[in-house]
Amino acid sequence: MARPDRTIDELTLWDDAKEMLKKAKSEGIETAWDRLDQQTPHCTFCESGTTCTNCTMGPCRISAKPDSKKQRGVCGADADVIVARNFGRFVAGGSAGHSDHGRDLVEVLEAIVEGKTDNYTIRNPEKLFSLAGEMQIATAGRELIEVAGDVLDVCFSDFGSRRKELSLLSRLPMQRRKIWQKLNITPRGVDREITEMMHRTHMGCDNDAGSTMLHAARTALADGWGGSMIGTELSDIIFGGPTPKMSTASLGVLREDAVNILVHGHNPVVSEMILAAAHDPELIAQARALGADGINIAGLCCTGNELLMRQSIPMAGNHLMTELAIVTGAVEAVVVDYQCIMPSMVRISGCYHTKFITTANKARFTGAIHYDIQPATALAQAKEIVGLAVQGYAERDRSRVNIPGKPVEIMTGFCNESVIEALGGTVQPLIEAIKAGDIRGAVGIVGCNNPKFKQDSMNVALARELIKKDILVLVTGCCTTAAGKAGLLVPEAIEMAGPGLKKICGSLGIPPVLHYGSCVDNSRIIHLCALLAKTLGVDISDLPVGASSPEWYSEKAAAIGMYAVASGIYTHLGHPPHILGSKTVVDLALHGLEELVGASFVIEPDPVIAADLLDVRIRTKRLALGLTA
Ligand code: XCC
Ligand code: SF4
Repeated sequence: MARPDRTIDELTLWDDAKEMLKKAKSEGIETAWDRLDQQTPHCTFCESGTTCTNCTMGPCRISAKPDSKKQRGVCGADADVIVARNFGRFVAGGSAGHSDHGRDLVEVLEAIVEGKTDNYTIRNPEKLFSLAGEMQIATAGRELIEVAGDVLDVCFSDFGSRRKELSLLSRLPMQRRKIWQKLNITPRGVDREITEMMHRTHMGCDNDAGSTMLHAARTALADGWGGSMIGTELSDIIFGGPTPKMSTASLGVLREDAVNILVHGHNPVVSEMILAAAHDPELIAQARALGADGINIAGLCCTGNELLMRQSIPMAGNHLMTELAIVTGAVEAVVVDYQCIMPSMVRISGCYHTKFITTANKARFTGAIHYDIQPATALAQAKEIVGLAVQGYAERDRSRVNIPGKPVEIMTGFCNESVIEALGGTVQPLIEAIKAGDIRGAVGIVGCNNPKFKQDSMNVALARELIKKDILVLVTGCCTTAAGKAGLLVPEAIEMAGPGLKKICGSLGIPPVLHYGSCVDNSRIIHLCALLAKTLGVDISDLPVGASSPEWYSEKAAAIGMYAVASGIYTHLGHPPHILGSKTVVDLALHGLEELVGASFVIEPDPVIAADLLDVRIRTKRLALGLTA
């Protein structure tokens, strides 16, 4: 897939990226694209998922050639078993990432409830009360903090192993819950399903590909309806729910005349404190004393999404922009929490005056400055970090600074609450628009960049094609910056949409592509699907909806795809996971799941064809609901 001979124009859609790739090259700085070339061609066994390293009788590799003797591992596992086990662990890794992020928010809530922090508070009591209601916690006449304590207990127990099912499954239509019961994939506890996946895939346990794949679905559901959903809910409770607002995106949001701090990773817990610290008058005065016009916070990846949708902090870039952002030479500090942070960023920071600062004990980087950020001391620690960045401004080498491009306007802050509010308090107007065919359906485009593909080319092309067909697009994760830079996240983008979307979005003054948050916020999208399905009295799999991750790369993206499908949402991937070595697993993913859970994966590298496939799906579902195509 990767071609070492690609020109810079073939690597990325964006001028800001191209300019930084040239600068990196001239300064001798290596990026992910260079390392991909070094790694290409990849091991074909690993690519097809048929390498097993689960025990020391191996490693074993299963040949794709039927006449080869290598058909079974030392223990006797065949390609189907090995591929399913590898995929199961892959999904477990992603589910663990999202869910452990969710758990960190539970622990912040715990610190609030126990009075151990005044750095964090409950900014959104309404949402706390409504969540408590959904969790069947009594709220009438009770103190906020008491209710928060009960919510905390329910959240903690959702992670454990004593429940028969996760608390927020109450959000689902009954039809869906019955399917899961029948297949025995109702998620019980987040940690439980992940642990069980590790157990099942130990040598000598679950040696039936179909069985392992079903548990992969259960594990992913524990992420979507558990870990991620708790992460989203508690982030809104602690930091406030997103509301529509304007911001900007691209490397052009960095400022030549300011101290630039990039926040990167996923969790708002640290980045919100960095933002608060950047408002400290003393630190601003220090920055001014050094000749800077203030302190500029900008986001990368999903931490960026979190700050963008709540605080309208500009977005410097997505996954493949993270290294290039440092190459501008204008970044005083990169402050990271966890996930999707390329280890290379430490080295690249070292080529400039940039300080690379880690903040989580579970994500240490050799060579970084480390702060063990704790809820009780987070703000004071954040001030120290911002102080380091401010001092760094004096070390900036102006001759090496090049900030490419201009900030691009974007609209952000959409979530179920803000959308429903904009619709007058219910989902009914949305349903009416779907029934009338003005909004023919909706597709969530989530996720990443992958240097194997021209950066953002598929993300952007797919979104463009879908809105032309009057299919509303919700973007999360790294697709946000892509859509933003392509001009799709502003109300004016309705000019690129079909007549129905143009009418509806035009009358609401919203873009045809809505920014719906970070990767854990895909839980908002499945929640919305459940709300629509329940209101219509149908299952999620009956809705004219789809999901896509065109340029995905991570274990987390696989978990999202798996929970979307298991929730009944047809899901497109731009390239396959490492499963091609097993016909059984591939057949299950592309077809068999349709029979079991009413949705399947579809793999298609061409975004125009992918849009057609999603369109066909939406058409079919509309007709089945008795609507016009
Ligand atoms: Fe990571 Fe969430 Fe993918 Fe971006 S989109 S590369 S997972 S930061 Ni979730
Ligand atoms: Fe080989 Fe089986 Fe061990 Fe895997 S579990 S490494 S296939 S012997």
